[in-house]
Amino acid sequence: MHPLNISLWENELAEIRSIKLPCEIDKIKAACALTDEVFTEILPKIHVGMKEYELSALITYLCLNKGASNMAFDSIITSGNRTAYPHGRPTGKVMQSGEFVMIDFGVTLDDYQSDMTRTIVLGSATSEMKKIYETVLAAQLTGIASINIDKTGQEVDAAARRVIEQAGYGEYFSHGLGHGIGRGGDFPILNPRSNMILTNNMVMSCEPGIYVPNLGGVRIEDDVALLDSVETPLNKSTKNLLVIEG
Ligand SMILES: [Mn+2]
Repeated sequence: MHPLNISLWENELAEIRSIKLPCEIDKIKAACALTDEVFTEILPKIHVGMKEYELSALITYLCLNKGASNMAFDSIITSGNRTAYPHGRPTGKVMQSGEFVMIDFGVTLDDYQSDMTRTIVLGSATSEMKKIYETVLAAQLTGIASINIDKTGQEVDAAARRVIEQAGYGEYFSHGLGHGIGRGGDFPILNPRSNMILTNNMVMSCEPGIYVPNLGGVRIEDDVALLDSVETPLNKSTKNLLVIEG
């Protein structure tokens, strides 16, 4: 045997960390509540002519001003065709009437994170935009309902993915359904390859999306805690399609 035999226990530690203590779940709930509060405050400020950068800066300002120590990750703020990029960063693009606006952000509060996505419409939505939105919402609700003890990550992913496939948009859901929520890089992973088994006191995102090139994309994301065998969304922001005038 080699004299220096080092084994890395990263995965073992991540598995242990995926089961949260009640005090950790309380901190994630507080981070989610702050996220909801900021989302409520930005809604009336979004308008045609606003730059993606401007909305991103406003979100960051409000989060830090309300006590977050940092953003949990670089906010994803996109509009129009750019919403077809699942993880697009904000740019100087100006928001226009008839466009989707994708808003994906989270905070770090007391060392614990939140991660929420809502997609809204400026002006008015076409029937295809509405169909895409309703499909993602149905997939998201199905995914949440599938989160339960003894389910695997791939089973939950498959339940949500099936809804999108049946609506004819399967090829446009190009990422996994979700990931653990906690201090960053958490388990469990929900995707087509994940054999991780869900158990009580895990917290994970449920974030299906449809991204159609040259049209746009929709993602809806909540953080969901599995508590006493009940899937419990921690975000309260509405998931009804929000159409913001001018
Ligand atoms: Mn996420």
